[in-house]
Amino acid sequence: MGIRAVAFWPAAASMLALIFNIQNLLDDGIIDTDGIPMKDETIQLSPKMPAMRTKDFFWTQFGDKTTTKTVFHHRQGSTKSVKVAADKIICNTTYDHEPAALDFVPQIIPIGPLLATNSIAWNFWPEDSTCLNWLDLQETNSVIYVAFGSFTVFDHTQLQELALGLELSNRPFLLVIRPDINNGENQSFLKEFEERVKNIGKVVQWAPQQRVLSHPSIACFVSHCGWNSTMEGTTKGVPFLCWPYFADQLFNQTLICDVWKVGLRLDPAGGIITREEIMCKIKNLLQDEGFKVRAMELRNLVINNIKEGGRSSINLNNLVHWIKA
Ligand SMILES: *C1O[C@H](CO)[C@@H](O)[C@H](O)[C@H]1NC(C)=O
Ligand SMILES: *[C@@H]1O[C@H](CO)[C@@H](O)[C@H](O)[C@H]1NC(C)=O
Ligand SMILES: *[C@@H]1O[C@H](CO)[C@@H](O)[C@H](O)[C@H]1NC(C)=O
Ligand SMILES: *[C@@H]1O[C@H](CO)[C@@H](O)[C@H](O)[C@H]1NC(C)=O
Repeated sequence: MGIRAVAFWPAAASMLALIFNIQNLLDDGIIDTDGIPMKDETIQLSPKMPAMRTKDFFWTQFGDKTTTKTVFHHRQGSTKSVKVAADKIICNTTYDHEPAALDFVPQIIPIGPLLATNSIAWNFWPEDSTCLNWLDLQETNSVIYVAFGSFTVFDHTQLQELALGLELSNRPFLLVIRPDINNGENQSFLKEFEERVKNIGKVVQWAPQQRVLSHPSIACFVSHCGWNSTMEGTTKGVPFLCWPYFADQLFNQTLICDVWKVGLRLDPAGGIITREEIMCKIKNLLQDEGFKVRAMELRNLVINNIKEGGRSSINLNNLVHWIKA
């Protein structure tokens, strides 16, 4: 009926660039027809884009081979539909976040960051805004904010190491623990922990993340590096400690740590991120002022994109004109 269609990509443009290049990956023998990497190697989609490890391709991150196959074929199919049906593709990113990917796949139009300015924005859990009052009482640039998004699940040992690592760090922290983060296992541990750390730490089930990240007391963000969180943290100029869990988060970590250099990785030892690792990386991150300086530089670039005359702003206006034409 001549209705125009625009597709919205809510993750990193780099991930869409990867998906759009599946045929090349197949032709070059990097993956088989089910998306399984032929070997563990690193590749670059274009000379300027960060290297990607084949075993981290996001479709391999959801479980066993059958799941990989399913996710891969689903992606392949939906990409075909998008290519056929969508007149334009817009993405919640900025040119400054991913210049190489956006130069490489110029049909992806960056219009981000799309920041929700009201609390009607949809949420997985009811927010606990008491944490904002608590943040008001903390010193500037002192609080470690820890949140893992909407899906991450931890086993009890990992949750325990996280809690004890924060306790060892002996700095104020705000920890978001969804009621289902470890399938409700061992609530008694969390209760005891909360009681023990109540002078330096606050534990909530779901926080108003953008308002938390905007708060001057926040020093760093321990994050699973989902794209929403990645964009929110970089838009507020907050340094990251990266704890990717699955999907494209492994790649987001590369952008954060190696490309923008606004964060450090938490490295697992024997499959677990230990309390000592957590304490040590928090210390390293906060001691090196370069992280905050670079985070603020990136923030300024990002914010300029949505100011009048900024790149995302122009792209959005052009899109509106095109829709109206
Ligand atoms: C980061 O991880 C999220 C998954 O939560 C994904 O949607 C996003 O595309 C990833 N970003 C990058 C740059 O890969
Ligand atoms: C649950 O937490 C308590 C308190 O830390 C601990 O003693 C106990 O071993 C934990 N139970 C399980 C099943 O991990
Ligand atoms: C990212 O934010 C959008 C808009 O608020 C939301 O619809 C989406 O579910 C979020 N993504 C994740 C993975 O939480
Ligand atoms: C877009 O990214 C912002 C962070 O910059 C996030 O808060 C928002 O939820 C995202 N919106 C959608 C619709 O994905």
